[in-house]
Amino acid sequence: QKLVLFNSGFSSSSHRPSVEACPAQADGNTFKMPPIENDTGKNELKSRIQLLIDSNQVLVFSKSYCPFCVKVDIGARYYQVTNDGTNYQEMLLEMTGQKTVPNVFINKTHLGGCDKTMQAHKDGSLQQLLTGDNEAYDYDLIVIGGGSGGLACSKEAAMLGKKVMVLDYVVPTPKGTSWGLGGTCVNVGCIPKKLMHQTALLGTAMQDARKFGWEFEETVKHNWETMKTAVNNYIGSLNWGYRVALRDKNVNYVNAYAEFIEPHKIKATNKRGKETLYTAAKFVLATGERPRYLGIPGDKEYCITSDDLFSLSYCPGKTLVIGASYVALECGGFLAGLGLDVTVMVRSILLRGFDQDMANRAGEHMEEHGVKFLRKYVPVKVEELEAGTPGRLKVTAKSTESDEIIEGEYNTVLIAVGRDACTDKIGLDKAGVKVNPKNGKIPVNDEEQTNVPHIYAIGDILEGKWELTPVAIQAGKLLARRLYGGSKLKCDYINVPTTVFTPLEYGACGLSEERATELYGQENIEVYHSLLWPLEFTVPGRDNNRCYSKIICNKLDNDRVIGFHYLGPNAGEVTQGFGVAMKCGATKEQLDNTIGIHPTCAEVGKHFTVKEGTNTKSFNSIQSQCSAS
Ligand code: FAD
Ligand code: NA7
Repeated sequence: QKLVLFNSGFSSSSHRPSVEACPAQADGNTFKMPPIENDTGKNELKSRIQLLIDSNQVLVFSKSYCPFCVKVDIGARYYQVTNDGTNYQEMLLEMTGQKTVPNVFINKTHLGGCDKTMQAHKDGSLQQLLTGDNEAYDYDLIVIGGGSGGLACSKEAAMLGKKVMVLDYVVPTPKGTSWGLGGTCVNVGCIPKKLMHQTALLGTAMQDARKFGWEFEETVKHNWETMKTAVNNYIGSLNWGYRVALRDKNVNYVNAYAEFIEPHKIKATNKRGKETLYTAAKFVLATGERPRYLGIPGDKEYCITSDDLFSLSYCPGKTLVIGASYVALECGGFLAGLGLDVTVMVRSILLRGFDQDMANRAGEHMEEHGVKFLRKYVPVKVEELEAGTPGRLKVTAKSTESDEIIEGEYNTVLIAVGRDACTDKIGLDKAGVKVNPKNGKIPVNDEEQTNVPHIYAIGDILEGKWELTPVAIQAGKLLARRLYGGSKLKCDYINVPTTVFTPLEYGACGLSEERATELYGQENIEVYHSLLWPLEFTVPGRDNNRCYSKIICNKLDNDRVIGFHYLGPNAGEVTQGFGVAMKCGATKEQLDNTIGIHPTCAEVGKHFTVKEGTNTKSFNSIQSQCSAS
């Protein structure tokens, strides 16, 4: 294979590449590459390629016989490299994430392959690159929002040689709570949630410990202040780490609130009110979501949300959690695990959108372990009976099925009734970006591009996508690689594994039973399931056969697994493996042929039986199978 480098110096005033054919043989510019066997050879090749990129306004790596290279034939003179095509392609892969040819660079910027070049020609960005218009902007890329998605995207773009700015600003909650760099996950989401969930699990482990022979005299009690301080110190170290990582990667971090004033210009307002304007060739929106309030008397004055809970300076005491989705159940779950009196007010169902069989089992387990559920009620007002930390609040609620009104007294009311996308106050109208007016979410194409070609969006603000940290990170990273590294890889939003950290954890990947039935029809799916009793629960004698798992298979497609659900300890760890299997298109037969690890909960897949209706007698139990074997 021959790799041919086209090298051209265009007249930037003409804005059009001039095509000037050149003989294929060496004209003094032929390279003889050293064989790439060691680091020195590799480094030499890399420098040689970099020199070519730096010293040519337009550079196309291509092969003489490639039809796509002909299509982007914008070269004037070219150098020929013989016998080293593979080495070049390997090195280009390392440098740009793209192995295929043509591989086009304009004004030192990696453009991509044939499709990207054609697209750039169509949308005018090729013209911009050729005329060096990018240099008219302060930045190649400005990312608005320094959370999971924004940080990943900005760091990746900077690593690909771009001039990048990321702006992050936290608007304090009505209670005045604020936090550092890193967004929801680190400060008021996954991280503190999982650590507090772990605190609760340790409480249960201590009870179990006595059954395993541990003897301790003292009354065991929990200190909220100690936990809160430890968790927040850890978060502080993460905030610091993110700042250092941005600095190391040459991303300019600005702690200011950003809003568009023109399609290529934003206004950044810092906490002292100082305004600065910045421009960029491209933008990525990654502003995330914030908790929604109820809009009833007393909600903002007296209630808290998850944004306040994790750094609350006092133990919340008797708590009412309003809402029944995963934020509500996780928070209610760990608060109960700390020994607090917890009630969850449910408007309709638990965990909307998740498999309802699993959701109800997770809820039943919480109920068995002391969490109270007030079902089919919505709050109508919250009044303060006594100020304090915590104080005393009176909540009035109304039945959704009758005119019944109930009242209750709590120390803390935690609202977890959903989250609103932070898209209404960032000047999207000035940039022309379309937003779904119903929910504030931003529709994007499969490359996370909004209706405005130079503005992209990732993470929680996307319409119809998962609201999960690893999804935002993956989308951000891949977007930067596509924009600046010549990659074509798109974020795959299908079969994303996730876990709800309720006291008995619930992991899922793929479709719920309801959704699978809706999509394929009852007759075309087969559900296999099993109850299980984790070995570690046997000696303490708790939660016998409360854990449960099932897979949903598509009979029309070789019994391919289209849904996996697991309720039990270490659900995240268990589900991640099944997630990989499902990405690879695992079938029931392949799961059957995979030998399990014993004794674990993840081996539940070895004990599935066909689910026949709801006849619990046909359920299998892992523990009984294990003892039988
Ligand atoms: P975010 O991380 O929210 O970041 C957005 C950032 O942009 C924020 O810092 C915000 O202040 C800033 N910002 C907003 N507007 C502007 C502006 N105009 N100018 C400058 N900055 C701005 N996901 C999981 O995967 N696993 C979990 O276990 C998990 N648990 C969760 C628990 C809770 C309680 C919550 C609330 C969420 C949880 N999530 C979890 C979801 C996860 O946190 C989000 O999916 C993720 O943080 C989304 O990332 P993002 O980049 O879209 O936005
Ligand atoms: P969700 O997933 O949007 O769920 C909202 C929950 O709150 C759900 O149970 C709703 O009940 C309930 N809700 C909504 N409005 C009310 C009112 N007015 N009164 C009572 N209950 C209400 O929100 P989450 O906060 O759990 O999670 C949002 C995202 O954050 C999630 O995807 C994660 O990525 C992080 P419904 O079922 O509609 O009757």
